[in-house]
Amino acid sequence: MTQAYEPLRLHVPEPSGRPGCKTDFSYLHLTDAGTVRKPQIDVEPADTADLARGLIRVLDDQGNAHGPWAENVPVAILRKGMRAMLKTRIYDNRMVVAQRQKKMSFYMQSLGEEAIGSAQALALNIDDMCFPTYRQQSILMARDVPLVDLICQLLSNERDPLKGRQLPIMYSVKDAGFFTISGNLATQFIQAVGWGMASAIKGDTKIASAWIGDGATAESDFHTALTFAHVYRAPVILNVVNNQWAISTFQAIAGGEATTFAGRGVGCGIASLRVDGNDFVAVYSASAWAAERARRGLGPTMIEWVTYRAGPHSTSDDPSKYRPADDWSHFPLGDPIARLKQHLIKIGQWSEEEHAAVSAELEAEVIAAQKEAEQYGTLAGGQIPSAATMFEDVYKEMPEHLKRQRQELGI
Ligand SMILES: Cc1ncc(C[n+]2csc(CCOP(=O)(O)OP(=O)(O)O)c2C)c(N)n1
Ligand SMILES: [Mg+2]
Repeated sequence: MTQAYEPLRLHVPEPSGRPGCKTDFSYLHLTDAGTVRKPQIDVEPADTADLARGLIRVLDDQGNAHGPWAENVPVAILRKGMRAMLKTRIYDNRMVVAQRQKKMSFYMQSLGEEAIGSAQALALNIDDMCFPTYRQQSILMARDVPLVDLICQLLSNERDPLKGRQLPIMYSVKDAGFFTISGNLATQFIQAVGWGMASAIKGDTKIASAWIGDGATAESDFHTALTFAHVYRAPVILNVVNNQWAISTFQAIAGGEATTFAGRGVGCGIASLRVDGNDFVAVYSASAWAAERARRGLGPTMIEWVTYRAGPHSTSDDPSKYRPADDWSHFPLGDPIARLKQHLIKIGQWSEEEHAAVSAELEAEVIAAQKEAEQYGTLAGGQIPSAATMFEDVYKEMPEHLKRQRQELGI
């Protein structure tokens, strides 16, 4: 006898908030600050399963630091991190306006995610190589990269170090350990693992830091990277920035509903942590722990940073079409700058006056850099490089087909 079954159906995850209704953030499964353990540095990857499901947090809602992950975080790092985060936000604000003024074609801000890149950059050495996505400009700010060069890249002007070859925001700053950003999502994740492996093959001591968004983890490069990283115990930190959205698709559709992104690392034999990405102290502490594991030859660490993409995906996006407009103000992990500020004031290392003074100083620095960069041209200025330049500086030796194309154009 054949049993009667209902017709088969697929499960399509839905976002927990849509325009016009308030997001239910209970899906985040938060834990209180200070409650998640800190394991030995040589922990077995399988023994991090609880850390990949929990949430490492140091700062509570009142700005007090708690628990084992609060230890050994120097105040000088917190103050430096505060400046880097403020600079990132001020820079982002001004560049969004410059895009609206048609001085550049495109911009992507990192509003709400400033703690992640800046704290990790400060936990690494300057010659460790970061393989960022387009939302880690805070790494550049923490590493004090000159703003004029960055803005010239955005403006694709005559001083653009990349000569207009890259979309604005796709910087490349080798000296600051900032690998060229790729527009093809996830490619940099596997490249970071390869770079880390090469460092080990050469007998060097440098480590790599790989970056990817929640949405891009659905790319096969992500999975390949995990395989190589765990098989060869590559010296790499595998960062997954779960900012809840991938343009208009919710993180659940990339696989964040039934498990955590960090949980995938454990499944691959990689030590994994899930961390409050808006808690600067927790980000620094978890990054330092992962870097130490990599340097000691203990292999990769995957870290899922739980955060929220507070702004639009890019200047070409309108999030009010697919999520509640005031979502960020309800996000339970708050604003990383406000939280670190509250903590620093509480421990007597910052004040409202200093906050205002540093903000004004950084604003002046960004304005001055923008003025200088604009002297070399903006999109609104209308000067466009000659078509001949698109053939240059791409190949060491120009392939035949490009030579032909150039001849056809008569340039
Ligand atoms: C291989 C590939 N597929 C699609 C795109 C188009 N695209 C650019 S960004 C993006 C969303 C990525 O979301 P996520 O990885 O969560 O990063 P976030 O923007 O949230 O930082 C998509 C689909 C692309 N650039 N490359
Ligand atoms: Mg995302």
